[in-house]
Amino acid sequence: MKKFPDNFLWGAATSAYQIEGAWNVDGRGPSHWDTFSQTPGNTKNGETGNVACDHYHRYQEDVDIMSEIGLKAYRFSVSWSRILPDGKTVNQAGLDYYSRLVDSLLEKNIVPFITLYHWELPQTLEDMGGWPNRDVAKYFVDLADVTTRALGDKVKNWITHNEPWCTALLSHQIGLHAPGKKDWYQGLSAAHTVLLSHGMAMDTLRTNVPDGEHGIAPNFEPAYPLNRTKEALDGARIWDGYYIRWFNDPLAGREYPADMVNYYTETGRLPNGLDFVQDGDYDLIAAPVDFIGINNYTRQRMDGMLDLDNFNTAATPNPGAEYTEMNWEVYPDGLYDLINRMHFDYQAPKIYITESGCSYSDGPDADGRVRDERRTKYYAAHADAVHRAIQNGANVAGMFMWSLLDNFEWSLGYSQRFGMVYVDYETQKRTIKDSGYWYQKTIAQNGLAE
Ligand code: GCO
Repeated sequence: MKKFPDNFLWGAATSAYQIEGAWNVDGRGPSHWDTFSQTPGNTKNGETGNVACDHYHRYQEDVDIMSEIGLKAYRFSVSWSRILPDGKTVNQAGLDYYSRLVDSLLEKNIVPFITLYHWELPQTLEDMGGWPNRDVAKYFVDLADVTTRALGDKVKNWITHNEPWCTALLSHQIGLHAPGKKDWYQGLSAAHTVLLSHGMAMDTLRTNVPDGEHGIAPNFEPAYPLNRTKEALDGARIWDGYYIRWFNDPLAGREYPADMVNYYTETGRLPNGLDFVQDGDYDLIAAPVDFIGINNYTRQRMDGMLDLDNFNTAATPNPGAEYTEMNWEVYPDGLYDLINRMHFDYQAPKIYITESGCSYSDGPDADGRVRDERRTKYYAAHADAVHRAIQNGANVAGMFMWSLLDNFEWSLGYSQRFGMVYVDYETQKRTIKDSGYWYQKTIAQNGLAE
């Protein structure tokens, strides 16, 4: 048996827009994801999060399921426009909802981790220009302040942002997520406001929850060169700069990576260089964190220079490897390498795996059981990577599988199922999958069967 450290937090993660539904209930205002998903052509089959898993109304049942699985921790996000419908005015009903959810979790001894921003901006703030407008950082601090004042006595673990790369570049440069813009300058300006807002909010979190632990959850997709040509090495380096270093370097006090600043400037992506950086910004961004969250699903393989404007074609396929239904290569050593990197190179004081998981559409057989063997294998291999990294000395304190429930996968609608619990969207019936039962056993023995 491969044992994990005592008190290792085995968890699962979700986000508000992907599960809550109740998009216009009890005073919630519209977010830019409501606008985006309700605009034809942006999501698969025009699907929206209007109902999703109806978790807003069924949270008690879902907490009971978490308890049955034995989760030690649950990571969820708040919907900004439920708490501050127009970005400015507090909606007490929204805060009350999260307070009830937190109480249910604590009753079952499940440690809550709250993510403040998992991609839903109040539409009023989007109308001001959204994340590319640095004023949005101040509104984000308000969200952090209001939410921690209401819940900080009960919730001690706070995450400012989920996956800044997605908020910034996937949403403003690639245009696949709300608000669907395709502009490098907007994307990199958005990245800057997000990082700034993180640093500013860290101060608020420390003041309002001084006995808590606070961090951020960037997304990580490591790139591996497949040969020693200049093109492949550059391809992997540029990918790494675009996706990992652009965010983690300033967070670690290293400012934006010089090779990438040059690359963006020379290629016209930042025609005036870093004109959005003001005096003092880097110090704010590098506010010390208590932990770094790693969100990781797959890796990139580079056999030549990549085209960042068409990055979907960048990765070289790996024939013979296992792929999930997102067409993501299963590569547990990628997670192992990332943990080592965050531990040894970036000196992360503490690490949580804030997301790891896979999409497979396995549903109930005739007997009602969901035999999702491939997900169990994925979980086991990735938990094993975490175990190996812990043996190297990395302080990994917990792991959150993405996701508790099948849910709304953003522009892909309901076509991808990431849950350890199956959701029948017609009836809202939940069924714990075989992977969920594997997880139950793993948690109970705090270890992996050899
Ligand atoms: C993420 C996302 C999730 C996605 C998951 C699968 O943080 O990337 O938090 O919202 O559903 O990653 O794509």
